[in-house]
Amino acid sequence: MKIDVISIFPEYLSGLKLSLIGKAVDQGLLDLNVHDLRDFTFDRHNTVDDSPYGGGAGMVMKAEPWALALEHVLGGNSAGGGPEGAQKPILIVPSPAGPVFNQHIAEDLSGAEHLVFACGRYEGIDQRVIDWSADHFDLRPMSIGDYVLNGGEVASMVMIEAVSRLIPGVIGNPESLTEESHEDGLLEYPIYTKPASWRDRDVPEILLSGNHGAIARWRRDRRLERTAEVRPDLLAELRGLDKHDRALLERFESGDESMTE
Ligand code: JCE
Repeated sequence: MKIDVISIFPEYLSGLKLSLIGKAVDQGLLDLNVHDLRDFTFDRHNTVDDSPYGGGAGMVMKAEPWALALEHVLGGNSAGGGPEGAQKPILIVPSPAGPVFNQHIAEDLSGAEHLVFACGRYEGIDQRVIDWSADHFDLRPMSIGDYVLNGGEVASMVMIEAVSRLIPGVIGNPESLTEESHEDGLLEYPIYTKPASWRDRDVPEILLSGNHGAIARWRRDRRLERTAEVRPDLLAELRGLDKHDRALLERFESGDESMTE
């Protein structure tokens, strides 16, 4: 997969080169390039912003540097210029006004050949270059949650990390992918490691029993409980609960004290 990031703070993205993603780059699984938007300005002050038409607080990012940067990452590969049937690169524009990114979207994006992240700053980017970009890219405004950041860099890093760990070969043990939270819509069960007793707190006995069937059931019950407690919205989306699952949740809903000793 090829990922291009455009930002006025390219150093901000340097954290991505560490650990897992850095290894994926070294192994040639991921071709990650960060571009400085100011390299696409030609005035003395490398201006990327100006005041908003219609008035209002703050500044707006100018269209032309963005168009030149986006044309640069397209290379010769702009839609129409590329080979017949080739899909357009996906352009992700972090914005509080986008649909909210989630694991399903991360999975969808992990199958793409080329992702481009456009990191805005100030109050955002001139809408005309966003509209223009849809001729050349599969345009995806995207929010990482219902809060306001100062720019798209952190949001891009979040999405790049969530997507690149799903690329085959990036995670050493693919089983840890299928087991984890959000893969099947349930939160994770609590986990423990040695020592078995720590500061008067014991690891739940069943985990030391060697009874794999009982352990699997215990873990699923804890996942159901946790999800009902902190994310009832996820529980409402669940398909394929069996009889035991529904009974556990019913006891939980009724506030059964024997469940939480
Ligand atoms: C951004 C800003 C809108 C005023 C570029 C914020 C994404 N989930 C998200 N939260 N915040 C963002 C985000 C992404 C890109 C930009 N701002 C600040 N946005 C209104 C200020 C500028």
